[in-house]
Amino acid sequence: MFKKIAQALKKTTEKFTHAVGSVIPLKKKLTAEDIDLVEEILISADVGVDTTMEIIDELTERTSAGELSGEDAIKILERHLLDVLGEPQRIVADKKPFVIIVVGVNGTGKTTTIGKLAKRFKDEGKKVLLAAGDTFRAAAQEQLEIWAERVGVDIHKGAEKADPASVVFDAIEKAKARGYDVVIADTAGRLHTKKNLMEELKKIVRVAGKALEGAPHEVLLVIDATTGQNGLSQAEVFAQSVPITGLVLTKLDGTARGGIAVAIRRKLGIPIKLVGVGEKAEDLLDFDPEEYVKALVAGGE
Ligand SMILES: Nc1nc2c(ncn2[C@@H]2O[C@H](COP(=O)(O)OP(=O)(O)O)[C@@H](O)[C@H]2O)c(=O)[nH]1
Ligand SMILES: [Mg+2]
Repeated sequence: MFKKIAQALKKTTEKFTHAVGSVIPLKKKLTAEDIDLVEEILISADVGVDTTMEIIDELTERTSAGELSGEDAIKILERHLLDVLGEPQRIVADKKPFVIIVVGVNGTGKTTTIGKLAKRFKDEGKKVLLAAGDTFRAAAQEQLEIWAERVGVDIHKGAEKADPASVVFDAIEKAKARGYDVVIADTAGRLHTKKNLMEELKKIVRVAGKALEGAPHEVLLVIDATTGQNGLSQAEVFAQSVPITGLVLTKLDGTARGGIAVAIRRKLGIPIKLVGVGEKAEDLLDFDPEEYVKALVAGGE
């Protein structure tokens, strides 16, 4: 995984390491200019102002107290980022059926992530049912259908323009009756109708709990890493309405701004559970804070 995430984070790494690893002197004492550089890099990688300032304060304090080499600074950076990110949290489908609802703004990668997740569970030998809860556009259902075919899992669809909550309810009922292990529900993400969307999502979550006590077991919020700080505002909006249990950070293969994971975890306490590193079914990784930070700060070979 380290290799893959390091590759995916290449751009981030280039910016980060390039700057942190090769711009500051690793063996010599840091200067005020070096610390300014570190600050710039952290901010431009979307790590967030709070975390950046804490790190910079510590670096400044330590340099004025005595020797602090670039290597020491990198250790401090890694420790700080790890403190914020916390322990790794894997998704374990330990209920039957295990119900996952996937939410997020249009285009962030919800449907793609569902396809990838379905493949993962299928490969584990689990029986998977997708629920086409984005009933707003016919194309959205078709896209989910294509993924279901591609990875070889079943899909439950409602009538066109059906109530998304009823589609999810029926999917869970079907899963109970037919012995499915996992239900993964897609949802719409039209943010221009924010209020309606949030009401709709609340209803889906509520209704899932009626179909099966304890459901949903996961509500995953998908955030596109390339949107930078905007991802944080999206996370705030969704977290106000539904009980988000984890974050999926997508498109990490196309950005120099992977630090938004740190900002969201810090501000909202939502753990990052998965990362998307491409458009293919296998391009989904469990989030490992240690490897992520290593790739982000020190770079990977
Ligand atoms: N490069 C890259 N593209 C992704 C990733 N995840 C999703 N995409 C692409 O982002 C676009 C929108 O994804 P989609 O799943 O339709 O988003 P949705 O509107 O949230 O359902 C599609 O072209 C996907 O192929 C990722 O991790 N990396
Ligand atoms: Mg979609």
